[in-house]
Amino acid sequence: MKGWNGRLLRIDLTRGKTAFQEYTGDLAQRFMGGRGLAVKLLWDELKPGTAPLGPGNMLIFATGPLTGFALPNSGKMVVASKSPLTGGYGDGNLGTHASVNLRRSGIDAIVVTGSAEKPSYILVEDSKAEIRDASALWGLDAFRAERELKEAHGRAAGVALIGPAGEKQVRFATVVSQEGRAGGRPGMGAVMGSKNLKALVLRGTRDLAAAEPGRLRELGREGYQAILEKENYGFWKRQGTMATVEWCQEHSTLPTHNFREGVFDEADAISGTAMEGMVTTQRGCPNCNMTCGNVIEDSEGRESELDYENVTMLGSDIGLGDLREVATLNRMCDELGLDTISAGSVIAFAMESAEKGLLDLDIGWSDFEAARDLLTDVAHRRDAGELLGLGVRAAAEKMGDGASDWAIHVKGLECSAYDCHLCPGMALSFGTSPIGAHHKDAWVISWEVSTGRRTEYNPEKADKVIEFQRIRGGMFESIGTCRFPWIELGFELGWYPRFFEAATGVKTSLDEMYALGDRVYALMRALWVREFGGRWSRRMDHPPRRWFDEPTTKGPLKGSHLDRERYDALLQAYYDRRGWDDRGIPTRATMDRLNLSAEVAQLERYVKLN
Ligand code: PTT
Ligand code: SF4
Repeated sequence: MKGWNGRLLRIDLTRGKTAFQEYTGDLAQRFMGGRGLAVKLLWDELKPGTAPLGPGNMLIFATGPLTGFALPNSGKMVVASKSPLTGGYGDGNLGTHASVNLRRSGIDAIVVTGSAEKPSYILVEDSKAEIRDASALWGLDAFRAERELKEAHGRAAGVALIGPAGEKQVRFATVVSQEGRAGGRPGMGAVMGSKNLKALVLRGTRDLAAAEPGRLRELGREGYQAILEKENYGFWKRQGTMATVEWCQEHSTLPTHNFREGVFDEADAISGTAMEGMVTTQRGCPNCNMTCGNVIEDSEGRESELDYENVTMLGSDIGLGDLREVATLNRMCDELGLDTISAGSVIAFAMESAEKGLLDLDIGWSDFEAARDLLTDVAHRRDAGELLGLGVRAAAEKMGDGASDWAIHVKGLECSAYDCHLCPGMALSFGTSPIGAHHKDAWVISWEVSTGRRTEYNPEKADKVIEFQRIRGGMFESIGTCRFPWIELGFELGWYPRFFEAATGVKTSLDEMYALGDRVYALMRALWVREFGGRWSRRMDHPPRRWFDEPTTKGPLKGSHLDRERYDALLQAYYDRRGWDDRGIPTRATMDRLNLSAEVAQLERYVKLN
């Protein structure tokens, strides 16, 4: 196989064993890499019903066939597992030198099982892999621990690790890298912590073998140049994802006060324009010439790398309009290893619960000091942090008294930063995202707003969600590159089959990549159904109750809310187009069409297929 290394590294932490394993071209071609490879490994090897934080769970770090080549934005890898936050399939995407080093060690993915007796880290240096003692690193924040590991193993090493929140198994703990990259929203950091695994340290020095090295070099050069020439490049470099704050405010979709509203009175103070005057430096992922990590000094004089999601969930959603204070909360999340989106949602949930007299905590909207203390308590699972560290769904269920009404999540994963009171298409995207309410698979909101959101429940919206899920959730998650060149600058999708062919020698087309996306989607859905069995229902594909039942009270679109019946009809249109039945489960014919016939027998042990 060219392009792929064709090798996995398996680590059994209980037995203290490491082993390299070759895998076949058939697996590579059917599931490509990244998310595709991860979901297939979980399907084949994870025992159904496994406790997410038990030694039986698998934690997978999977690159794609383009990761590490000198191609635009090729520094990504997927970290996947059964999620302790949702109980279903979970993953996240991390841009880091660890991905490139992994590939240059001659490996495509690392599969970790078991649980170490004492704190450990995994060191991979080309074809050498060992499990080392991490006792001295346990308890350190993610920035400090990464620095120590780089001191020990050299600046060239790539590190992916957890902070104290992962160690304490906070359900939305994430995996962190490079002091400002983070991936694995649905608790992949908690799974790492449950395995007593502090870090992966990777050093790879091999050249990656491409099928057509000369052509790949040339395509890479042309691709980078095309990105530089894109019209929006200058603006992107100035604001990155932060431009979305102004856009969301303008269109009443900025999450505010725990998603009660879509506009925030102090939006200007936390906008991309406000940030522009504060930026001290920029950071980013490897192999990228459009780096988007804008760093500012936070209210404590330390560096913090901002992104739209982080700033709104830790800003407008908790009523905080001071960008430097927001930056402090953001930096704390990276150090502690907490997902910013869920952390912001948990703080907002706590603020609303305290306001309603259901939580005995001295915390009000926009209270920075209280939010800062709560974040620390959540990361260490103490006081109110013990309960809130379970995420909003579980915390609300334990609290009772109607608290679930303002727990903003889908399938247990807190919603990312788009208020959907008047965006049924985006609500469908959250509802059908394969990991819970994350925007990464189908960010249809900008299309929806620009094409007249008042034609609200048009089935065309289901088509758009599927189209984006194929491209973003299928192709980009499996190929190993960042999607921003395409989505933000208009770098044409046609580049990717060309990159893929030069790397692997396998001729392909966008249609074939989309078919891969559909296959991966069907298998992720099958995993959910296998885990939930009789508890599975189409209601799990519904967005939070608040967007249906509590109209907004502010802004030009005040009074907006979703309609439950019409949403459900849109969901049915989505199922019909996917070839899923009215429970939201792929039919036998769909499984066959997607080359998943071999997986049917196992699925039928848990649910009868139509
Ligand atoms: C991603 C989610 C996002 S999506 C953001 S901001 W975004 C939040 N970032 C966090 C953070 O930072 N620190 C932290 N402690 N928690 C965080 N949680 C949130 O996590 C990220 C970029 C971004 S910034 C986005 S959209 C794009 N995502 C891509 C993707 O998913 N796939 C892909 N092929 N390319 C992508 N490119 C962009 O990458 P999750 P990163 Mg992230 C600090 O992890 O779990 O997928 O959730 O990876 O390397 O930081 O790059 O407005
Ligand atoms: Fe990473 Fe941003 Fe570059 Fe994408 S555009 S590869 S997220 S730095």
